Amino acid sequence: MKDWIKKSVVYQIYPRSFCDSNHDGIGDIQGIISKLDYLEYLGVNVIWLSPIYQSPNDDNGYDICDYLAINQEYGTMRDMDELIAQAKKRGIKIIMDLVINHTSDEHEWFIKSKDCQSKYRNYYFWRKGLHNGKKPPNNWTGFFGSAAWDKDASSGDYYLHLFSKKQPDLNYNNPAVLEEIKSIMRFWLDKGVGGFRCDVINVIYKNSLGNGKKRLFLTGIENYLSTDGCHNILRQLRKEVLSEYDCFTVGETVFVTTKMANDLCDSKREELDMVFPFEHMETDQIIVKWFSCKFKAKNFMKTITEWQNELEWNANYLENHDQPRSVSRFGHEGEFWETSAKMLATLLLTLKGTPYIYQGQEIGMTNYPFSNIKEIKDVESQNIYKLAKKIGIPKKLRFKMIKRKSRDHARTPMQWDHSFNAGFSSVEPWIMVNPNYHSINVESQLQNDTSVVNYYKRLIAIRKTDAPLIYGSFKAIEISKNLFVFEREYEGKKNTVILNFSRNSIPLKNKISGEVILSNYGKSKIENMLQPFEAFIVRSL
Ligand code: TEU
Ligand code: CA
Repeated sequence: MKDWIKKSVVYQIYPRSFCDSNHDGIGDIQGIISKLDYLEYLGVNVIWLSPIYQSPNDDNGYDICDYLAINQEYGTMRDMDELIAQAKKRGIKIIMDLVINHTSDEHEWFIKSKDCQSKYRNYYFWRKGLHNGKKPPNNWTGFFGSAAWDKDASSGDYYLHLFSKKQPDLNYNNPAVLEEIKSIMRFWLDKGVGGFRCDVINVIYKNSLGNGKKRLFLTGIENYLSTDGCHNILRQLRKEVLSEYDCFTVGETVFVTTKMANDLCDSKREELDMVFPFEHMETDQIIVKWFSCKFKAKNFMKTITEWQNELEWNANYLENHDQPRSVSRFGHEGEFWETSAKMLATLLLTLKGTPYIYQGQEIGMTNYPFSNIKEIKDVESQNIYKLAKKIGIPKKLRFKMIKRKSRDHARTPMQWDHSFNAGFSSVEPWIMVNPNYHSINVESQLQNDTSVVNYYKRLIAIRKTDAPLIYGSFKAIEISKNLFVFEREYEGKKNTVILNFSRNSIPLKNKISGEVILSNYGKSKIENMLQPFEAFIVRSL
């Protein structure tokens, strides 16, 4: 892995909710450009842009109908070129979201594929239904809680879609599909982007369309999860496209184990540079995310430790556009909001691997207080709610399930200041603003040296220059109910990170001494009794 990648700190932007420059209630590219100085101040050097391509927005841009065009709501290709250039001026690279498991059903390829004679027919999975077309071709179920097949009225044939019915899956048995993808990637790399975040990349290749073993969730998954076909595709993309550019890839890899992750990122195999694990984000759930359980910090620490130990390099994150806010989930929304936000920041920026910060995380944004299912826009939440109704889960309970894990918690507008609509837009935004923007916003935090945002700034600066944090090994020293202590060591230099995950004070049993390089309580010396959500980075002398 190239050195600049190891030293990078990534900031994820969800364009729809970041900043609206032209007063239509929707974030856009000029809005992003207007905030580049802020991102430079923060110190991040890579931006991952969630999709900005042309899309009917069934899944907010993860349903693409033209990979080479910009969604008009976000601006034009000229705006995009300007963003790449303006970011470059500030030493920031842009990585794009590469969504290639599926396209939109409004993509030209799919529209043409409805014609059995078209060369595009085989770009997707078109099959006859069973029982005279009354039943889908197999028993697979999809990620958004419905059957994985839908019927096209004109031909009566079914097409496969692992996600929403407006996201038909591409068929990678057809080599022409991969050729299309290669040229799309080259198009963006030639524009100067720094790489790709590869959406659900470990499910793109289907081994067979046979019936799957019946499961509560995702019947059929054994037919497509981390297949050899997927590895072949990734090797080809690396060899023929990516290796010709100075760039990196991070895979979004659902249900990935450490073994699968190693197979995808092994430096000898030349596939992906790193992958996002999911297991640590599943420590507050039972079987599927909709069945939430109480957050147990110890399970969380253990899972993180396992990934740190098993992988050479991780893509570390606590939030993204699919997850509730970390401070609400793993920290504390009340009295310890600020200290817990800083404690979680300390964890994220000191682990081995590349840190990914999600917009708003750096100011400690919290979950939205949804009170009604009608307030929720996300297609996944809405579909799961319908499914829960169908299987007889009572109204109160099914709303509670959605409220705990809805992806919309992450999608409320970025809170820039305490003016109308949090400074995100001068008109009513496409999704509601969290009412707490009066107390949680960028502007007021920038004015305060001890704020969450300035703590992030300090941490990012440390992470980018401190050799043990960049290159060091990882070793867990203590994992108890609420205490996480680990070391990062490189060429005889060692940092110890100490994190209290609870609202209680806890004694520090291990004697740790050295110079405090960061403390979320502003202390210069380590004490034996840790305060609620206290965090330290200590350099051994
Ligand atoms: O996510 C894949 C994915 O599995 C999640 O969306 C899933 O809904 C949940 O987090 C796990 O239960 C990616 C994108 O990040 C997401 O926004 C898209 O909706 C999805 O792929 C389809 O492109
Ligand atoms: Ca706009």
